[in-house]
Amino acid sequence: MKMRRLILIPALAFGSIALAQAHAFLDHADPRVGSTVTAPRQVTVFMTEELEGAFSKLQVFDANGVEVDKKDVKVSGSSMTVSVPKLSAGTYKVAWKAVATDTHKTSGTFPFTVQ
Ligand SMILES: [Cu+2]
Repeated sequence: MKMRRLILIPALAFGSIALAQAHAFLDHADPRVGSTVTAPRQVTVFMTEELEGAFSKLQVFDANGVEVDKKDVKVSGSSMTVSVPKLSAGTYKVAWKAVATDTHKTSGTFPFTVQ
């Protein structure tokens, strides 16, 4: 009985990794995740999969949780971009919601700092 369990666990782990790779996750971003930059004019996230443009979302919030982006998200292949006005110094949070072409949804947040 114990032996059978030991064999099953790696098989399950491998299965879930294969599944996760089919979803759209953040590959990198501009500004880079956690970076300190001079005021950017836009924020772009580069995902690991092609995005479904109608349902994917990208927002930028200031330290008070106020949305500061221009709500003009453009999706192109596996990346999406939103414009921002000239941002004052401070820490901002980028929130992305990605819907891959296989309809699977993923989401995440990351900070960047404007100096
Ligand atoms: Cu998927």
